Amino acid sequence: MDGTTAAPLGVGMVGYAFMGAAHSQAWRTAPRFFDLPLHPEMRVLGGRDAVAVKSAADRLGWQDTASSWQELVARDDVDLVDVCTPGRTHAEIAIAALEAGKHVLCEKPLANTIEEAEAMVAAAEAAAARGVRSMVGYTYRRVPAVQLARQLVADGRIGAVRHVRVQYLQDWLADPEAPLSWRLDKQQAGSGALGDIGSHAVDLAQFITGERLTGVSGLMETFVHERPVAAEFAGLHGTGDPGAARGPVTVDDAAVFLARLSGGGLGVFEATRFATGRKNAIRLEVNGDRGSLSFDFEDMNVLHFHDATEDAAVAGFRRIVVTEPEHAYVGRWWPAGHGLGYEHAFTHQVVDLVGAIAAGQDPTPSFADGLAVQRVLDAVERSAADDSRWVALG
Ligand code: SOE
Repeated sequence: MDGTTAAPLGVGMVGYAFMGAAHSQAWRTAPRFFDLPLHPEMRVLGGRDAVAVKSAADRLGWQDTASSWQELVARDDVDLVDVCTPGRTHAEIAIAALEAGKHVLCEKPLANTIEEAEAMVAAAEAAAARGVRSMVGYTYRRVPAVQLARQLVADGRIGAVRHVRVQYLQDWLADPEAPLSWRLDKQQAGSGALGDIGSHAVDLAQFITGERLTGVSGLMETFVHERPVAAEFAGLHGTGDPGAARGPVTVDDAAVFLARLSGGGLGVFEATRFATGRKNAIRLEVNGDRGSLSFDFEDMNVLHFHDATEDAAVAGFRRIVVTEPEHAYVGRWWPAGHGLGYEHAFTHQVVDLVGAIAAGQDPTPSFADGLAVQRVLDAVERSAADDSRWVALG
């Protein structure tokens, strides 16, 4: 069925900053490149500042606006609520939407605390029994090279996993004058680099290996304790007077941790927004007893694969350009070799979510997967607060 004849799926989105723009692009683009079984209609964008919401709705392609998430959730023409707000509000919006019978896509990390995440999982499970679906936005799972990495592990091509190394490196906070945003406020964001980008690292490690982290030992640090309060934000950056008032940073700037994996392997993780020169480097390497995989999001169309069973004289890392129609999602886009970018994974997320809703299946990553990541983040925080004590995960 093509996008024009499929039954409509009314979408409402709360939040319209960086993630809201990325999700809007995905809702707009998905039916144009993929044959979706339901046709997403971008019905309503919600937010408290009426003027700003209207302007964002016009820019991002939403038909209407709502001045609160409660108003949005209550609308009969909204079948799915997309939550793109700071973590503090995820639980209340997602739970209310699920209880109102709306499918939910919620940005990561799932929540700010384990308690909130548990309540969200309970609401998601109760809703699933009524055919209402939920998904958490660990978007990088939908990068074709990441899909291929998971497939190679599942097919046994690297054998038993011995090491997982994941670094998520950015540098947008390295400048001590970079302004305060909600991402630096514990009340709003739950944690800093750990939750914002370390959560992706944990989810990717678990997704690619198919294993769980069973215990961690961590260190966290805040390098810059006060920053200027910004007047306005665009993307991750703010603008304001050089002489603006300063406010406290209440989250970590960097987090590192060691982990054990359920299959017996060891993990090393690093999340920082102070890695000067690294912009959005998700560097991942998995070593198994039959081979290895290596990926860097800054070269996101490439996966390196070493087959250790090959003749040692010619074995070595092979550079696979993941842009063939045989690769996940790729055939719907450009001719072989033309490559995809950051935004495509958001489109794939929407494609998979809509497909699952139409098929009456629970999409992944589920809220339960989001809770599993949350438990790791919480364990790292507890460990770091207690001299890197080992914290086992149940
Ligand atoms: C900021 O560090 C951020 O926007 C994250 O919040 C996103 O999840 C990631 O995709 C890019 O970086």
